[in-house]
Amino acid sequence: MNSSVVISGVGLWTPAHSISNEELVESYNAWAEQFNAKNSASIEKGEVEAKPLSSAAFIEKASGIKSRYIYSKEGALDINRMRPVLEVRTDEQISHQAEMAIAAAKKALKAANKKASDIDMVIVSCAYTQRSYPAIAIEVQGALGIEGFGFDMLVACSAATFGLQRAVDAIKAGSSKGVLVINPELTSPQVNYMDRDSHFIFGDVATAIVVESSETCQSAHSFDVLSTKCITSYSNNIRSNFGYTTRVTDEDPYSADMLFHQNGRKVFKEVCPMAAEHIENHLKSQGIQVSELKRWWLHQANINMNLLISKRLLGRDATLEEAPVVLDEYANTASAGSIIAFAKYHEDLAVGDIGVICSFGAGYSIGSLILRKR
Ligand code: CO8
Repeated sequence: MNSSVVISGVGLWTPAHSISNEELVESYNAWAEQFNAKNSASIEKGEVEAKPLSSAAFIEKASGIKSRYIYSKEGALDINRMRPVLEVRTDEQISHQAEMAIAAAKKALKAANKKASDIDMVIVSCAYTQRSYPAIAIEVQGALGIEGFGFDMLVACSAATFGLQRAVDAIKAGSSKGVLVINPELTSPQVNYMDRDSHFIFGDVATAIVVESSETCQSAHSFDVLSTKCITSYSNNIRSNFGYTTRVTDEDPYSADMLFHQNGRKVFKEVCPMAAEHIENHLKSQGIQVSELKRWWLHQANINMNLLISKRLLGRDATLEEAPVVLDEYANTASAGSIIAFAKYHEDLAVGDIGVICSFGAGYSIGSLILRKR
């Protein structure tokens, strides 16, 4: 029998703290009113723009987001701070991001019925890493007692799917026997909680997936990876400019330009057709009809984006069973969104059912995997 590459386990770690739209808006509005009062003279002269107020109803209607999880809630809603507080850890302590990654990885290993000795490659793939080196992946590898190697990769919202493609190719090539792809999405340090247009978008979470050969798979719920496809196309519409050169360019590390910012309207308009075409072409290349898809584990940025993409391909709205939504509870968790959807909604599928994981976001970057339940 020919072997295949399989996803044999998925893990989801959710932070203990969450922030509702109402809490977030109350804090932002209090900060905006304080700013406007402090700057009333300059605002009147037209030298400074008044900060507009935010609205929980707008957020839910425009995005589908009702709340988001946050790794550290302390400070995030304090109008004299407007960013979370993370305790400083020494070099001897586990880093924040590795801690999140390890929690998700342990769950994925358990679901796949695997031990550390079954894994020989660790990819930490996400939108940001908290330092350049040593790689978070190597810290995780060491903490879990995995022999082999690990590395970090950054592909914004498509980090998980791009990392999974690396893993699938490594198993196919025979260069690895088992790969952990982990997405510790600690987005909150780069969210601009003083920007009405984006303060509501992101949440923190960690996901992990085990990829291995069908020959070694011992999992109750596993999926053949039928195909993977990744594309990128350069765009300035989503940017985060903070980087290691900020120190020497003497720019303000707290300025809005350093943090996440986007032209959300343009992103919506440009990325939806790209993602729909990407999924259509990917399925076509494998001789699979859109109507054959039992599940769409889509990137979770905006409910209206997902409805548009699935409607374009299906000719009708996808049901919640077909395209599950997690962003109401988790918000946009960068690359982890489609993997959270997969983690929560895969056990009910029947043998032979086909589904697609698809991510889309900054870069632009789009990645997809076509899966078949075993
Ligand atoms: N409350 C009240 N009103 C608001 C608010 C608010 N919070 N925000 C905006 N408005 C106002 C606007 O000012 C505007 O007013 P006017 O009409 O007077 O100009 C009106 O509401 C409509 O605003 P928009 O046109 O901006 O609203 P949209 O309907 O387009 O919705 C969205 C905004 C939700 C942002 C939408 O455009 C969207 O979801 N776009 C796609 C976004 C997306 O997918 N981005 C991907 C980002 S993720 C990624 O790839 C990066 C990974 C890194 C992650 C880590 C981050 C820290």
